[in-house]
Amino acid sequence: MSQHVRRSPHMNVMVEAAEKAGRGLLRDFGEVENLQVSRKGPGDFVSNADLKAEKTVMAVLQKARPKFSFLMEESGETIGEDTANRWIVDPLDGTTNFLHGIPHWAVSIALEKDGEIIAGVIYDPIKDEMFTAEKGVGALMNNRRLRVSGRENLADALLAVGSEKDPAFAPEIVSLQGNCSGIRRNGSACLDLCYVAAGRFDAYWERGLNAWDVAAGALIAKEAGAHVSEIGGGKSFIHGRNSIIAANPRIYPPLAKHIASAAPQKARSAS
Ligand code: 2AM
Ligand code: CA
Repeated sequence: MSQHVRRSPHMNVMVEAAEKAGRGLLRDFGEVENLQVSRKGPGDFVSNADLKAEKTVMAVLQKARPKFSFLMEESGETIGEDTANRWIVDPLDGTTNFLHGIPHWAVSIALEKDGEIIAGVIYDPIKDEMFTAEKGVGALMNNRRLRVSGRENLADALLAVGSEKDPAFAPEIVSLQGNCSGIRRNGSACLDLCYVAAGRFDAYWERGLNAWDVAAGALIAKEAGAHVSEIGGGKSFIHGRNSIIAANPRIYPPLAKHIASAAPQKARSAS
């Protein structure tokens, strides 16, 4: 079901930047496979691809909105004349996948206005899936409206989890074993959030991420009807390396209970 939804001028600029950077990354991704066999591996090549993508995004956004500020994964903060409007950019989310030739990574761009995320774009060039959302207007994938899943029971839910390096990871997995339909670890936080928005995953959670990992995805998930919060319910899930949980509203309560009871005390206070 394709629907005509009017995009704001900001959104057009964000989509253009994500597409242009995505096309460059796609070309570079083709080279990564060849580099796997070299002793040094594709590490430096991928770092360079990441930097190039960030420059591409910045150039497109800056040309269209010369005064806006930036917060970007590679180059950090750039204070513009306009400090109320800020682009939050992850040029390549899922870097480890990219490095290993796994086709699951994306470009993520959010627009923050007066401290609030008002628009988000996430582009997966491999699958040609463009996820977008504007605050209060809803979320789309390639112009199709997105809606979270309607699953009601945790037992039927497909869950996406974050880093296995987190001390809470193992106890949470153990607690959920046999109590859900399956658990995935796909390696791109922004796409995990988009997949919750699209009803592919019923829930996702992770700790210790940065604003550029989640800013666009959290809005896309929210606008598709997901309940999004910090683990424990707080609202500060964008800035300050906090935790994030996004779930369909029916799966959120039983999942939050599992996570709270599974996390060891130390891991909970450290998160
Ligand atoms: P990245 O690919 O841009 O680094 C994987 O669990 C997710 O966590 C990815 O979205 C990844 O983003 C993010 N992440 C943030 N910090 C990370 C780190 N130090 N190591 C690996 N992944 C990290
Ligand atoms: Ca990232």
